[in-house]
Amino acid sequence: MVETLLQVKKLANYIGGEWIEAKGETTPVINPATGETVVEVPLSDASSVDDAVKAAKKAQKEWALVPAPMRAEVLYRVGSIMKERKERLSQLLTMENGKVIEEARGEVQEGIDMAFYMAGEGRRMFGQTTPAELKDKFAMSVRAPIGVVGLITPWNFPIAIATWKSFPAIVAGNGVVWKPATETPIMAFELAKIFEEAGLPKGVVNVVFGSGSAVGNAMVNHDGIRVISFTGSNDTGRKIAAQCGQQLKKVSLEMGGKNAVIVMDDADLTLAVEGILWSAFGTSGQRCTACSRVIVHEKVKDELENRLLEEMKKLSIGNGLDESIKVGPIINKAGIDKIKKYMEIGKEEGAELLAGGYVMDDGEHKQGNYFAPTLFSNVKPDMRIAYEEIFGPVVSLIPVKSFEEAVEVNNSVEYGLSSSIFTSDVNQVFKAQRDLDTGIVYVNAGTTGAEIHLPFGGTKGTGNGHRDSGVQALDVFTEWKAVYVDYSGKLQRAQIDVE
Ligand code: UN1
Repeated sequence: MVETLLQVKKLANYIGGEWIEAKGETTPVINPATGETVVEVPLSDASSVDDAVKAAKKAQKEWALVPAPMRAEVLYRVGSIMKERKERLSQLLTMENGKVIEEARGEVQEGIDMAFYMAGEGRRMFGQTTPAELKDKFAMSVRAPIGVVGLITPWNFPIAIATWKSFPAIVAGNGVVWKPATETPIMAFELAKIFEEAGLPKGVVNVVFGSGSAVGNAMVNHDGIRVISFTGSNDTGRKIAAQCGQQLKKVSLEMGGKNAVIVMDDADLTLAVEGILWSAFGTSGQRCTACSRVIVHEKVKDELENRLLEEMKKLSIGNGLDESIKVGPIINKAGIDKIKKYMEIGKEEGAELLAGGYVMDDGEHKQGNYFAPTLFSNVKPDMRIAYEEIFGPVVSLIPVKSFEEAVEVNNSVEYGLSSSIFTSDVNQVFKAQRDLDTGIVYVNAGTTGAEIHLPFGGTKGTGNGHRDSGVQALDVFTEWKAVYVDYSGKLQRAQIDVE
């Protein structure tokens, strides 16, 4: 099935508008649902990065001179092609990443939405005019492209996150060097083909496949790349930030989360259970925005617990290409090992394991990487399972006595990506949006489901203050340029010749 969809056995880099076979080794892309090899992906080296930067630099000079509304026309075409190919892209996404087909379709839709939304920015790209302090002088601030930007994208949202970063970079007039995750390179391969078909000039986007230590590192340290936009693990992000800091290179980081759903005693519990299940076990918990803590008012704790356990029994786990499956596999064995380690930690810490907690390797699950949806109860905020990111289908229930305590527990972790509260008290709603220290706050919905025209990102250890998607993404990929036009015909000195 993969062969018929993909028609290649080995992916090639896309550099300067050419498909270039990388020298050296390849590594297999494994379908996490079946253990089968989907395709081979090259492990490029620093020389491919250098070729890509050269191509991007050359193309960017011309691209920056194309008026933004015309640059946007390419994105409209990209969006249209993605729309035509939505089902194909979704199937391939499920095969390389494992997420269930319904969610794969949602993710591809997120990319399509981003294309049309960012294309619209081509006709806005608003600057500001500001009065000048001197007579007959005009002052304005405009967005200018930065040059060549480097994108390092993760395997959990291989197409959506790539579009959050590449589309604003392109419409703003930059050249792009992009390293997708080696676990999920097919979406990058497909998107590069779409850029080509949509008529994006050669070299504006370049894709280099390979590891973080070779390709990522070469990008971060290449003096031709002026911006690094990274989504991935906290450890890697911190290292990138340090290296970029040394070089005074702009860096946008989007890292982990330890997102909580707060359930107050006046909540609609049926709705809360639905919200928790969707945001905790969707994508098998492998979202930065996944709910991994439920902070519950003690008055409704037992009831919520029972209802959750009841509904968890109904989750079907398996190959996401089957439309009836609700929870897919874990990306790889390393992911499984990490989750397993937290089972031990949780038990040692004295948390109560109510459901799951084991690798599923029976029958149809044998070939893939499956972990049973897991619920720990009576978890205390100072247990590691309550504050470290697990990146799997694992939820910790933390009982609290009040709204204030719920907020405190929510904010006690190092991360600050997403949070949610279920309540019917309007005062609590407004207090929560003010007090929850996360970049995204949901009311009466789970912690996932960000829409692309709003800023995506977090506070504290989740990032470094930048945002993906939304109009705010343009701040990462543009410089603000102050422009003064003096039409007085004489030398007017600021601060001195003011009347
Ligand atoms: C991620 O969690 O890594 O809000 C991205 C969501 C999706 C994007 C998630 N729209 O869950």
